[in-house]
Amino acid sequence: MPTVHLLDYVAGNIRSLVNAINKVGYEVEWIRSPSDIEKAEKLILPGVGHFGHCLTQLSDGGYLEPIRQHINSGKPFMGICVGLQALFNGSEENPDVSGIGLIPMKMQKFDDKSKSVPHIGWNSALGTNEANADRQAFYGLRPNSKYYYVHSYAAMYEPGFLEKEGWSVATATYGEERFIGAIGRENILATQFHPEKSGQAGLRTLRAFLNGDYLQSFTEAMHLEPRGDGLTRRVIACLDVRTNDDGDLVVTKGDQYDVREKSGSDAGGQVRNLGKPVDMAKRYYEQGADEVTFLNITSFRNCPLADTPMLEILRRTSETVFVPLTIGGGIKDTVDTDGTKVPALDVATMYFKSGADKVSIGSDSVFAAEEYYSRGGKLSGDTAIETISNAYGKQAVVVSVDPKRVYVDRPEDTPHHTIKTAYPNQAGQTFCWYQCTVKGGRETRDLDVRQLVKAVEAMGAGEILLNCIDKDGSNSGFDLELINDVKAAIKIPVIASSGAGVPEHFSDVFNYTSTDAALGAGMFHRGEYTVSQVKDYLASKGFLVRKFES
Ligand code: 1PR
Repeated sequence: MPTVHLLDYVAGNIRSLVNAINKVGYEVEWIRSPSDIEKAEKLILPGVGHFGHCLTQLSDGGYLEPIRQHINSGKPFMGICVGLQALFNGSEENPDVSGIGLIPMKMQKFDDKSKSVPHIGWNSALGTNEANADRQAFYGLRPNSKYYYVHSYAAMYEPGFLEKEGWSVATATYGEERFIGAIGRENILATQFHPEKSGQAGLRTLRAFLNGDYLQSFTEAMHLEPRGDGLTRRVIACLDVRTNDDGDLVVTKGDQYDVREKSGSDAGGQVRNLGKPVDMAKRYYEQGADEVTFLNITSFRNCPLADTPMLEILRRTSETVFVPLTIGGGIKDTVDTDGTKVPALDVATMYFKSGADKVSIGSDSVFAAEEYYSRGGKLSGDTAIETISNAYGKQAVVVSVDPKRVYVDRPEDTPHHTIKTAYPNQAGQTFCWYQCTVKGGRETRDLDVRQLVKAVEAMGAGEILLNCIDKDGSNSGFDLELINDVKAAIKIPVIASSGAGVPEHFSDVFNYTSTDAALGAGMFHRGEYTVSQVKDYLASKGFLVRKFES
């Protein structure tokens, strides 16, 4: 296999990139020292986390000058995400740190007044009209494809400015802001999106770059109709995984978190077995799921470090599933089976190295939030959320919340934040608050969901996976009141979860809340609907969705 050199200069969750490179027929060689760059023919600079951290690491490691020389020599160079940002003069994220300066612009933070930040999800990379017509579809980009982005800072597009310098530019639009999604010139390609997480569309661009096909099939691409600019509605498939009574890891699904059979031949309490995790993840990817989430739902009982089958599931899934993979369950400071203390960051690293792109933290974030308030709202710096977010970037940290309703007569009856609900309980009470739980809903805590999400946002969580125990497995639709309440409290994106039973529930949640994504489990596992049916339905109602490209 031909090779490509990859510069892994910070702790990065780049196994997916290696898998994607292998998939398009190349082998990876690592750059271990600045002098290795001279030997590289094709060089890729991936990047995660903070601009300042990445650039400082590159500069302290003596990599910046060799990278400049590589680019100037005309050899192929590709930057991904912060690897794109590194080519610019600098970033508002860390104003004192300089970039490589090849592109005379600065990264700016997205405006979060009317939209969530970070920008997470599938958006366009549309060649600009100001470029020469033959450059509009450079390196295999297509106007009707969607690409996976995750970032808070971007180079805002100034029409014609970079094109005058000979750059081909492809843009995406988030809210009112149009920014650079990809940029190319001769031997250089840089993408703000992650090609390794963008399904076939991303693999096509990666392949085109590695094969040196600057204008690969552009004539064909030029005739494709753009499929609407802007962020698509994200549909996520979630797999709750646990060991069944025979010791096999299976996908299961509970009703209000109870995963044992209550009727039929398995009545008597067998764990509901809905299939094999790797096969099901692949199936949902091929149906067009925008992300796949695995929740290891009994991790609070098992030591995750002993849970090598879960790591194997991630490894195998990440070889064939080229959309973001999230893993949850047991991400916390842990004691290994031999008694060694293992910090949460190391547990997360183990999952990232096995192919996860994000980790989802449940119970531990509730405890961390309680401590945050007991310190008077001060950060400690050593929680799982903070340490993982600092090392891998906030986009890698999801907080999974398992709230349930507590009804009261009047708001004054509880110190917690209440809502007036349109769904009173049997006793006719019309106010409720959402109580946080831990250990898969088994234990309730004196913390409400608003307190939790505000605290974890302050700690550096990048996204909230908002479950709802009352709705889980009910097929009765999402808890729209809960979602609106949480959305009003924070700026980071929210994934609505629990209760989806039919495609209309997805259009309801996108119509009546400002959720950033919606997740389904049981309805997909039981074969009642496919992910593509949900997306087709959303498209028929005028929502922008990504279509699976085979
Ligand atoms: O606390 O960090 O070890 O993480 C444990 C993780 O496992 C948490 O994210 C928690 O939500 C999850 N979990 C624990 N027990 C259960 C259970 O079901 N007994 N599952 C559980 C949570 C909820 C959703 C589900 C949606 C959609 N599953 O992810 O997929 O409710 O379901 P539906 O569409 O069928 O209604 P930690």
